[in-house]
Amino acid sequence: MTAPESLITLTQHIMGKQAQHPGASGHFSMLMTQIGVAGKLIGAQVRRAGIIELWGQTGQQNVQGETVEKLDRIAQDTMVEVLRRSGHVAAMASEEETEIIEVPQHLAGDYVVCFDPLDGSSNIDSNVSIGTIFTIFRRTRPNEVVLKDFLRPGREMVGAGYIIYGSSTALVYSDGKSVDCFTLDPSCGEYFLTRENMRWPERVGILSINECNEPYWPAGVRAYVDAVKARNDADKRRVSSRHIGSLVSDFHRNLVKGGVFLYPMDKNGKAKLRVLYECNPLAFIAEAAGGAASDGKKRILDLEPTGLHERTGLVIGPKAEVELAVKYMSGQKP
Ligand code: FDP
Repeated sequence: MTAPESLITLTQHIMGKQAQHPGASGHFSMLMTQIGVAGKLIGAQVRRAGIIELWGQTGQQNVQGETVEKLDRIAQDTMVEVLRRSGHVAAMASEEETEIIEVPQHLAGDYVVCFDPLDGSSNIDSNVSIGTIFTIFRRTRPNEVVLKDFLRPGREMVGAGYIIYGSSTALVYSDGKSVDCFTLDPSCGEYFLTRENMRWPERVGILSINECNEPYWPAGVRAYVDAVKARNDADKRRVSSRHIGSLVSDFHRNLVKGGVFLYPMDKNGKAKLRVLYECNPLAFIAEAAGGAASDGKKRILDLEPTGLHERTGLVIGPKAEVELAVKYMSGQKP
């Protein structure tokens, strides 16, 4: 296949951005390219899982459960192996591992990466879109990895992104300045730029929240959700509810189409989503796209996690909408 001149590959785009920073070492660019490779490998396995699932339904037992576990494991091993061998990563933190995964000194590079290898994995067996979410920090010390490399505010990130395995495989990443989306062309195995400098639409047409959690919500969340629903009247339907239950997919749809997502902390202070590899990367992307992300009180990127798997509430969407939700949640009358 010959690429038309208008098509820009992920590598070309990353190199172009690097050229805007004359002092740049190119290591970040190379790391991003390698994450793209990991996404291709994981995406290929996700696609095959559908076939295995079909076999399971024709009589082979245990494939469904085993596949889910296998895919989580495959995604985890792929991320670890590709990043370890990239030469640009000193250590990783993953949803799948309790502790930090250190890279041997001779392979270690400048960055530490946190990731959820397969977000929304409870949806695999029903063919719902899932994804890999990642966050990149620069390491704080040249010769050793410390917990502080990971347990720091998200505003110190240098990059974040996700790869979504949906109707197509798309890679979205941000260096904090812009958000760009690339779609994998499976016929040639290359990512091409399909949405440049994405901006979060200000108009909220979609509300994403698991409403069955209402009994656990703190008071302000109900008030906010009611206020959003009240935007619909006899004349016009202005908002619609969409909740996939796969964070990366809910986020991507809202970023493309205009929506707000909430997974608030419950009234006892318990939360579901993880700071390091779910909320932080998506908050970083949201802000770079002109949106915002809050835990209900504080900006997500200002949180100072004390554990690798710490959880928090999340409200993420257009800036004005997140501010409005936060007002309701803090009991103020907007
Ligand atoms: P999953 O458990 O399938 O991995 O944090 C993980 C996550 O999915 C998110 O992707 C999703 O938004 C959320 O949990 C869904 O949780 P609920 O089922 O509690 O709504």
